[in-house]
Amino acid sequence: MPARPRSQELFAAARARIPGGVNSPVRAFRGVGGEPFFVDHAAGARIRDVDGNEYIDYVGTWGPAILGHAPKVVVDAVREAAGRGLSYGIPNPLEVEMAELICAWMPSVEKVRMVNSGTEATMSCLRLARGFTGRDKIVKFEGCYHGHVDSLLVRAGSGALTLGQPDSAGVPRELAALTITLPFNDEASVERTFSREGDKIAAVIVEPLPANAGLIPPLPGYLQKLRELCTAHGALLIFDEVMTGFRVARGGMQELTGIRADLTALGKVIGGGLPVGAFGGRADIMDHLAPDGPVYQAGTLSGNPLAMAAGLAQLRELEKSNAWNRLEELGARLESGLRADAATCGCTFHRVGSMFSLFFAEGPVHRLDDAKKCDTAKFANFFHYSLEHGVYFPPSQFETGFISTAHTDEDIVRTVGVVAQALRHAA
Ligand code: HOZ
Repeated sequence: MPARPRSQELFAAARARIPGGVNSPVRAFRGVGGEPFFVDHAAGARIRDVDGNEYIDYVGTWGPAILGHAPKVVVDAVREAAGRGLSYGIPNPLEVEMAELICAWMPSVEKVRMVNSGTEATMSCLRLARGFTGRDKIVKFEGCYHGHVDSLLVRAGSGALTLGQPDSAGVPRELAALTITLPFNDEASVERTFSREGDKIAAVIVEPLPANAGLIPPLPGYLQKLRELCTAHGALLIFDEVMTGFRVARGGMQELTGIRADLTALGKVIGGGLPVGAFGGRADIMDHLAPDGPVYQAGTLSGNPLAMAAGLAQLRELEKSNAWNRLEELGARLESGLRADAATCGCTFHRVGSMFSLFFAEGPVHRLDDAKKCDTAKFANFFHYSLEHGVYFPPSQFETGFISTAHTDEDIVRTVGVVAQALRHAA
């Protein structure tokens, strides 16, 4: 078992000055017990802690590290941009390049505004949807997580679910009452809701590939049904593609499913590792934003030149190397290596491209209630065994793993071997 005395020291110091010792709850390892390691540096598919232990990383900074950590092409672009200034607070050409690229790759997006995080992106989508439709209600799905937006921290996934607090304290009851939460992959409940109060619903917001209660693919026809109901009732369909946009395909889930959202929230992926987000969609809706329209939204650091440079460098590199083929190849290799072992141990494995989840429950897993049947104690054993043997998976049953183009075939083979032993150990 690797020793981590320096990480332990740092965590003790962090707890004295940072709530829970972390700046985002999932990092505290509460879903698996124990303490987090502190990172010294990361390169490619490897992450090294301050005690000198190295891990094959399947968290990839929760998605953005599609090319692995610190790819030269991105680091060079950031260095070059930094030499010309860190933030201007006035337009720069990279913002235009980024907007053009997003609109070209995601055809439902005709206009786009940059923000600084996925949370800001979803929050702005809601305000815009309410301002555009003149309605107040929002529909979301159990276990979907759209950042820590007040209206969306209702039966939320990710850290809120891991900590058993899917409804956050501090959200006014009156505001939460405007959020209707339905089970995912259940057409009938959405139909009933629309027939009851369709004229009050501003928007349906959904992760088209939920990845915050584990990875849960939509059933065939489900997203199409959401599209039809929104169109029929004059509500907007918002896709949260913070994790899937530009990762599962060049045009995200919208390319894979052929379904066009009215608004799309994008996040960390378009910053290549720097803090960034964006939201965009139909021009007639986006034109309701200030300064053209009455819906206010702003940000000093929005369109930051370093974040734009990093994101553009990563996205162009993905396209140049058609990285999505390689990601699919690596994902398929991982899947074929561990699916049989997972089934033998009563687990369910889900994968779409380079995103995957291993549920410690018999399938099918179609929605939050299914995911909640997982044996989280077994998951914790599995997680720690893997970590002690050099493989870092997300520290919660309810998070998703990510593969990068920096992972090698040998990494996958080694990972499959560790998983086989970890599964036996967990049982
Ligand atoms: N599920 C989160 C990413 N969408 C985990 C990252 C975090 O909250 O820090």
